[in-house]
Amino acid sequence: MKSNQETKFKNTFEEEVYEGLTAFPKYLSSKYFYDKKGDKLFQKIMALPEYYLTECERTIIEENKADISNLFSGDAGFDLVELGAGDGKKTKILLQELIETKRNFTYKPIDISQNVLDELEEDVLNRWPSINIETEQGTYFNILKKLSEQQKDRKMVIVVLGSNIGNLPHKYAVEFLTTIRKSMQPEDLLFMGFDQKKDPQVILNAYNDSQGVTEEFNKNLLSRINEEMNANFDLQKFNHWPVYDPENGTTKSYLVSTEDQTVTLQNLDLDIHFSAWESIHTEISQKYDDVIVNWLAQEAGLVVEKQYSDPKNYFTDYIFRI
Ligand code: AVI
Repeated sequence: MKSNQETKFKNTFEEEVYEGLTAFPKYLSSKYFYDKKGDKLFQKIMALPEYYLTECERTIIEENKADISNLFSGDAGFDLVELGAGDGKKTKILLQELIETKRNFTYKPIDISQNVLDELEEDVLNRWPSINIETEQGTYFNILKKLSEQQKDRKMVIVVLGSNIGNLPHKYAVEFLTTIRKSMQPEDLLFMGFDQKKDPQVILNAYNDSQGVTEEFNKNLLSRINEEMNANFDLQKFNHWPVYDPENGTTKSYLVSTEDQTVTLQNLDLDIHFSAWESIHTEISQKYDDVIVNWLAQEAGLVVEKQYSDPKNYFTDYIFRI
């Protein structure tokens, strides 16, 4: 392996790839799954029968939309701030209910991708031309910081769907919840989805689908490195390998080198050697139960006010207060 102390990184992606691939054991961050192709693959994953999370949360929202809308609504109206809105599929069930019951609210979807926000805004305005919608592009952290600095004159409800928190180890999940808590006032609410511990086989199937979409999603990290760093990863020479530990509820996804090989990342002036069966850890997808969620909430200064689960208890949406 070439050592390259002098490398000047073009961006944090390059820097983190350098750090992760020169570490032992090797790792890469799952946040880099999501380029244009990764966004599309994730949409495909959400529609897979094995990826039960989406359908479970849709059922929860559908079955409890009246109750949830009542809890969300405030005397002077409210702002519905959605972090990581994506295509807003599940949120639209709630929007429909809020509009039908004539609630006074502004929908504020936030996403890292302006593209995603433009499409969402167009669709929402087509469906409900009189809705108040204010999109905002940015990272969770920046937006939450901004929210905590703003003078707020009415109730705010923050929504984070899809168990996105599960991609953070507990330490960072507490940090994330703490940042959210700092932006909240006493009447504000946080509505957040947490995928639950369940039959390990059901979980493994969700991360190892029969059509190979999750494999392509995982390997998209290597494709991105090939394209953006002029590298020569041979995707055929890596196996997609998710594992689930029922003791701590952590799903970990790996890419495993099927042979002894060396990969060159030209833009980083870097050769990386892989022994046969050496791994790159690429993602965690944490699974929870009430004890863990209450512990995370307590660490972050939040309290669980209410919770909703699907009939199989695969997924739970919790409502938190400060
Ligand atoms: C976005 N996140 C909650 C998904 C998950 O379940 O961890 C990402 C994903 N990774 C593989 N399949 C889906």
